[in-house]
Amino acid sequence: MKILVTGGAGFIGANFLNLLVPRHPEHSFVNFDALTYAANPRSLAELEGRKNYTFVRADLVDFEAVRAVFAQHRPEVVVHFAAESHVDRSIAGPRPFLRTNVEGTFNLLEACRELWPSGEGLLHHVSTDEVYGSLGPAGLFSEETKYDPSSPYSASKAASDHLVRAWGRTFGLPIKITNCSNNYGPLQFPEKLIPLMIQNLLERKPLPVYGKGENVRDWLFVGDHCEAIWAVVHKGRVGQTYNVGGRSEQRNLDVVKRLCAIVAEETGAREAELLDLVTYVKDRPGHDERYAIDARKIERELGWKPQETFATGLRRTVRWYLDHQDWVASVRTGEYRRWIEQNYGGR
Ligand code: NAD
Ligand code: TDX
Repeated sequence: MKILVTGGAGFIGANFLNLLVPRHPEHSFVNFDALTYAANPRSLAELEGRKNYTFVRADLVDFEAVRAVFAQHRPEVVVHFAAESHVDRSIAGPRPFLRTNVEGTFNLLEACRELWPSGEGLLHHVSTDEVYGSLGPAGLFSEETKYDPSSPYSASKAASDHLVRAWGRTFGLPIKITNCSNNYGPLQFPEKLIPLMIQNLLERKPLPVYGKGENVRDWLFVGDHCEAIWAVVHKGRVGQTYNVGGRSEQRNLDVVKRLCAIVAEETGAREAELLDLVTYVKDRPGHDERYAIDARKIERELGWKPQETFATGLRRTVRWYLDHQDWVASVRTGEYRRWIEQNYGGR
């Protein structure tokens, strides 16, 4: 099978490719990525030179570029990860979110429709639980929950979900959607809560907790999300949505405190000294109070279940960041952007 993955140099896409390219030599994978600030081609170093893996640098917002890649590679399956993904950035500057998440998804849908005029192919759209908005203290998001996004990011993802479903219903495009809760694990850009806190702990910088730290997220280890997507691509029903979550609700402050404890254990630092770094800062505008996923549909229909617990996954993640400080340094410096332009400028 020829599988085109968009956004495969980002956090979840790179974990997906690192897991599946070596496991499935019978499939060929094309990674279509614009290499924005959030991407790191070094995350894919182990795939370089593999016969069943190709990287293409291109921007989803450029429709002619998307068409050219489709004409050259003629994918049979598209797994769509590419997006602007950080809520705080969407508040500071929403335009790239509308461009990539809405217009970019539209371009991808049109390229799929052109390549698959008679209902062949499959577009799998990777989305988020944030499209459902905010939960109070009780309840779970199911596939039937009404969309009610709060941030420019989640509104743009909601729009992309609606476009994908509309192309399925109106044009008969074979589509599937997964809406997943917060991911964590190796290769996550250190702007998101968990890697940001790990880095700040290692550098003894303040740990900025928004509001009172009482907002709740449902955390899923990234490898479990990747397995869920693969299960839906293969066994999920066309036209259906599957919610994916870790049954692992945590208050932000508790996550930060657990990270203090793990970093103390792993590095020999004093836990009390690390806890003193917790700093309460101004809350995020429109901050969703609680996310929690009802994942019974994917569990029942496809037999998927998370393998990692939050305790084991969090320790694995801290160890990964401790062992890969060069990766962190590379994504944070201007040297990294220069390296990208030198190596990928012409592609
Ligand atoms: P990320 O920000 O780490 O990576 C995004 C990738 O998309 C980068 O490699 C970037 O270069 C690429 N990209 C951005 N704009 C592009 C464009 N115009 N053309 C081509 N490539 C472009 O994101 P992530 O955390 O890996 O998230 C992947 C997907 O999963 C997103 O669609 C996101 O909404 C969704 N999701 C993320 C989470 C999470 O917790 N991170 C949870 C649920 C769903
Ligand atoms: O410095 C911080 N301090 C803080 O208290 C940061 C960066 C975050 N937070 C809080 C805000 C959230 O309640 O921690 C929680 C998690 O924040 P993020 O890591 O920014 O994730 P979130 O806003 O929940 O969105 C994430 O999960 C769903 C991803 O970024 C999205 O791409 C995904 O769709």
